Amino acid sequence: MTQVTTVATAPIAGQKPGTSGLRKKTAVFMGRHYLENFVQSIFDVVGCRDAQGQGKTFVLGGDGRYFNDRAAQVILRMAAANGAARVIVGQGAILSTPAASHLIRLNQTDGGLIMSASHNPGGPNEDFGVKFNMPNGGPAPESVTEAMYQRTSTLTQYHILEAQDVDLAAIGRHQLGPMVVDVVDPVANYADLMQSLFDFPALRAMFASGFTMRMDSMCAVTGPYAVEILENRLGASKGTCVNATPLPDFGGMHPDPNPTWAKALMDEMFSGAAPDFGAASDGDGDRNMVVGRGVYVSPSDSLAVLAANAHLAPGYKAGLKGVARSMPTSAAADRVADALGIGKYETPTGWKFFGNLLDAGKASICGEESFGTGSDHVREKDGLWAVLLWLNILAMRKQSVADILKEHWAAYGRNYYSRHDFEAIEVAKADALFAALRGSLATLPGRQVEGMTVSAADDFAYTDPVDGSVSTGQGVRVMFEDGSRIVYRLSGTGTEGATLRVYLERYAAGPAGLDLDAQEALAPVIRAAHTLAGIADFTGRTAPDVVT
Ligand code: VG1
Ligand code: CO
Repeated sequence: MTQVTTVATAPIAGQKPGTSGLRKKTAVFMGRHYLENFVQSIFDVVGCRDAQGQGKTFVLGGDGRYFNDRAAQVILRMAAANGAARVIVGQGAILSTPAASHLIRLNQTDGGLIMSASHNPGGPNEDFGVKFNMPNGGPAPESVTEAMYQRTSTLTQYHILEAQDVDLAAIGRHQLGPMVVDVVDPVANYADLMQSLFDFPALRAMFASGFTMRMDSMCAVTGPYAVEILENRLGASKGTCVNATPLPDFGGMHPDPNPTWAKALMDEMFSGAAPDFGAASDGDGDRNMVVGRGVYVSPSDSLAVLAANAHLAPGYKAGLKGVARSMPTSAAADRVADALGIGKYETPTGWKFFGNLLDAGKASICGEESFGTGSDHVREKDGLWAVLLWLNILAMRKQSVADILKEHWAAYGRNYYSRHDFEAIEVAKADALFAALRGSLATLPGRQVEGMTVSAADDFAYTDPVDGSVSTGQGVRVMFEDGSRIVYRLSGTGTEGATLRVYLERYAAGPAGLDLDAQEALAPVIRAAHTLAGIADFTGRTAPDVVT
């Protein structure tokens, strides 16, 4: 017997979704009514029935972190109680974020729920998260997440079905009260999509001829996807994929693919035994880091190289419609867009801002400095997609990653780039720093610092070119006459204190000065960033915790 129960609940404060969904400590999500309140708020805003009263269809999956399996059962019972007709779930409640986006689109569903805190560590003492994606497969826009947030503060009840767990290990159709639950292979459709975009025969031939690679899934969700695509379909040797079993605590790893957290991969790629190509991906599979033998590819450069060479892959042979990047991402991609004569767009941080551009056919490839790149094949950033596009480019150009980068910089000049993160700062101190910085904006133009002159300074605001919606307060930008730039932002994905992100950029037109160490090349910009914001004075910090 199944029966809908309506549970009285009190509004829970502080459920404001950030850059990408709602993230909290796992214990908070597991607290009384917390997950339920947020899920009910999602369903109240998007509705589980359409205007004709027909039940809607959603996709559900997550990155496999601790509480993923329990949360999935709660969400299913709540979807059933709220009138949804069908939920498509990845086997074991597993779906990478890009695979979820693809399933939403492939099945023309009414959206989906993704259980993930992305690159944040997982486990009982770490983080959990829930995000809602729209029928186009992309993250809910600010208007929708704001409505969900408002709803959490007025909610007085939620609906849940009293029922046994659905066997999510068993692929096939299950019944949950009046609702159908279709458990699907989380990998197959996604792998097929990749096969439709990239030249798999050429990639198979490249691996067969001895090309070597290391794919580090950091014990997070991309493991099964990487094994199926790289080892099974493309014939990469067994063991190419490491840390390929998703674990509830990610094996204690911090699944953020950057040189700090993917250190084992970096060490291998800079060792004498380095394979030809290395890559890592994050908790939910939407981010990527690519590394060549002895050479690190900064995400901003990766976006630019992918944009410049995408036409070498079958899925993009007709060329790109435009390139979009988040504001803090370097302008390297803009130079490619200019050379190709296609549109270029600069959006606030967060993938949700790319959705309209992709839907409207204004941009084909998008990227963020935070190791996220993707295209119009889904509406999320996509880690394995970026890895496969790189592989496709390597297969066609038959050059090393290092040579491709060198040629790219020689052609376009080089945007030296780095991000410095100052983590777990007291919120009040971070707020004071920003208040002072914002207060000083008008006085900055003309100011000399480190031998550079400030040309302009503002707080980035964005008007969506498709729907006209305006997003303000998206980060402080300081531009210099020599083309250098500093951006300051507070993270919207952390769960402890505040994280100050400082983004640093300097352009070298070449041919001289193209092969400096990035931190060296940026040294004056870094010093200027400390001076202008008084980082040490406000926070007591003199050096960043993470440098990418
Ligand atoms: C970070 C990144 C941002 C990215 C977001 C979600 O946000 O900077 O570029 O879109 O994470 O990515 P923030 O607000 O902490 O800077 V993911 O892989 O966590 O979905
Ligand atoms: Co992610």
